[in-house]
This record gives sequence, structure tokens and C-alpha cells, in this order.
Amino acid sequence: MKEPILVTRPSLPPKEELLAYIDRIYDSRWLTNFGPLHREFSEALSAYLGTESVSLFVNGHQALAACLKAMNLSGEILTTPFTFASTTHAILEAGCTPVFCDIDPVTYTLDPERIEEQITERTSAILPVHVYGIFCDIERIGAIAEKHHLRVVYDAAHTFGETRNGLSPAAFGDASMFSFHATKVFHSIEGGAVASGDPALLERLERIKDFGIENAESVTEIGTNAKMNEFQAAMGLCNLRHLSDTIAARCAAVRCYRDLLGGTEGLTLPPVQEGVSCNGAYFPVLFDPERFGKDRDEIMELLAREQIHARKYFYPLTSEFACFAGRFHPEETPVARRISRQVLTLPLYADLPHSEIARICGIILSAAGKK
Ligand code: T4K
Repeated sequence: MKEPILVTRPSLPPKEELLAYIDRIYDSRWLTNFGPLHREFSEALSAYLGTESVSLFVNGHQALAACLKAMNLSGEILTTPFTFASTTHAILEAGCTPVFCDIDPVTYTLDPERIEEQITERTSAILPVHVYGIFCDIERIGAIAEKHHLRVVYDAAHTFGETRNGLSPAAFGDASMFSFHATKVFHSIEGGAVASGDPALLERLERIKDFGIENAESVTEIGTNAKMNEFQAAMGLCNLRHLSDTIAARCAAVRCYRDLLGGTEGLTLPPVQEGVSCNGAYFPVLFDPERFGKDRDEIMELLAREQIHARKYFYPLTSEFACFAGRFHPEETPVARRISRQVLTLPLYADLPHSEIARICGIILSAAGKK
């Protein structure tokens, strides 16, 4: 029987490269709490992202939650419901209220038109998501934020490894959060980071993730424990060396999907953005049941019968989560609602054979009698 195909599979560095770092960890007996590999990884990431420094975290979610806290945000934060649970949960954990704006039907990111109409005197920030690695409308979001004196924190969990007009995602907004989870293009098993041009914010983050400890005898605020450990940093350092090969392989897989599915009536493939070097993070396809002849759930089921496990990233909308029943109004974001019901993210990882991509596309196209 064939191995199941999952939506993603982590890239791994050659084992001996990782073992060389593990030897160093054994020799030093320094396992966590700002060890030498933590420092090395932090410097390597700053160089890669073109920033002065970054603050590393045990995962992306803790990075985002700590960032909102460190900015002393209060009141309402304008955001998208078309995202992973983390984005909305981080806002609530920071003691703020998420206010959901609708998304653009082409980029699936926050629609600037919808942002401005939701600003009130309680709004303190905008939290857009570069979903699937598709960049938000940075210029218009920046202009709105400036006009209304709002902070902008990008959830850049999906964008590591990309550039926009030569700049890394870290160059935009007041801060950006990256996730280095195992399922991401680049990972440190679990992990995350905040990048910002504000050294005071980064310094505060270093304390918040370590219980608010300033030094052995001084705790200056209530913090948490969200430090990245040395084993995570070791995996990150190894993977960073191989990142360009990983991205090249993922982008070749994306091209293969585009060649096979492009131009099919009723299917919408992810947009190609001018000036953006893509990282091949996800391959979301929208299925319009009227024009394609089959809906998203039918296709997902047909693939699953062949042991191919695509995922509905991101359905339901975070505003529709059971834990928020009755609290938000998902019908007020109709574009996000429609897209969440049509989207299927197809399997994509660096070593996914192109013959398997052809099989996946064959199942999809023949389901609708298009092959
Ligand atoms: N913001 C956004 C926009 C995000 O998408 C995320 C995370 C965050 C913030 C928060 O960042 P982190 O705190 O996670 O750093 C997965 C990931 O766990 C999550 O990181 C990611 N977004 C989300 C979109 O996807 P699940 O619940 O779908 O994961 P799971 O366990 O179902 O794995 C997905 C597939 O990957 C499975 O089919 C199996 C495969 N897999 C998974 C793991 C963990 C492997 O082959 N090996 C593995 O080790 O959330």
C-alpha cells in the first residue's frame, strides 16, 4: 500500500550536521536560557532578515502574544478572521478585542477599504496576516496606520524566506512575527521570532519571555517562560544553511501545480505578486462549485480516499470558532466566509515527487470531468 501523502512534511538537514551541534550542546551542558546556539541563531537570523536584531521564542504564537503585550496595546485591534487560531488568540491574550475586517478576494489578506471603516477611538493597532506568504497591501495599511496613529504588527508566520522588492518581510510595520514550526518552509522544530526596528521593544521582549527577569535580583514585570532552547536553535541553524534549496524545490512543486491546474474553469490558484520572491509555503486552491462542478469538500473526500490528505486552511474562520459562539459576526466578513468554504490547501513540501502532484491534479480534474 502507498504511503499516505500529508499536506506537508518537514524538511530535515543531513543528520550529521545536526549531530555536530548536538555534540556541542553535550560538551557545554548548556541546554536553554540564552545559550551559545541561541545567540548564534539569533545573529544568523538577523543577518538573513536584514535587521539589527530579532527576539527568539519557543514558538510563533508566544512571540506574537508577547509582542502585543510589550507594545502596551489596549482596546481594539483590527485583524483578519481568515487565519490560524494563533492570531486571534494572541489578541485576546493581550487583553484586547479583535475587530474582524473582511479580506481582499484576490490576495485573501486584509482589505484596506474595510480597515478604515472599522477604526474607532478604541482602536490601537492593526494585525494583518501575510496569509500563505501572500503579502498584504503594505503601503495602504501603512498609510492608514500613520493617519490614525495606529501600530502595525504583521503576522508573518508564513512569509519567512520571501522578499518584496528586495526587502524581507521584517522591513514592514512596527514589528513582524515569524513562525519556525515544523510545518513551515523554515523551522527549528518549534520556534518563532519577532523582528522590529525598535530596539526598546526587542529588549523588553527578551525580559518578557524570561519571567520579566532583568537580573538575578530584579524582576521588573510579570513575564512568561517562552525561551527557545539550544536544540531548537541547532535545528534552525542547520535548516538555515539549506533554506535556499528547500525554497527552490518547493517553488518547483508550485510551478508543477500551476502547469497542471492553471486555466481550469472554476479553480482559482494563488495570486502571483509582482516583486515578490515566493517561498512556496502553501498551495491554496479555491473550488467554485458552480463553475467547477464539484465543491471543496467533495474534492477533499476524493483525495482522502486515495490517502492524500489536503487541509482546509483556514476553515472555519477564527470568528466562527466554537469557543467564541455568539461573540463575533462572521456574516460581516462575507468574502472571508466564502473563501474559507472554497479553499483547499494541497500537499506541498520540498521532496514531494512531481509524479504525485500529477496524480493529485489528475484526481481533481477527472472528478469534474476536465481530464
Ligand atoms: N499565525 C499563523 C498565520 C499561523 O499559521 C501559525 C501557525 C501561527 C501564527 C502560530 O505559529 P506557531 O506557534 O505554530 O509557531 C499547523 C502548525 O502546527 C501551525 O504552526 C501552523 N500555523 C498551522 C497553519 O498548521 P495543524 O494543527 O494543522 O498541525 P498538524 O499537526 O495537523 O500538522 C499538519 C500536517 O503536517 C499533518 O498532516 C502532518 C504533518 N506533520 C506535522 C508535524 C507537526 C509532519 O509530517 N511532521 C510533523 O512533525 O497546525
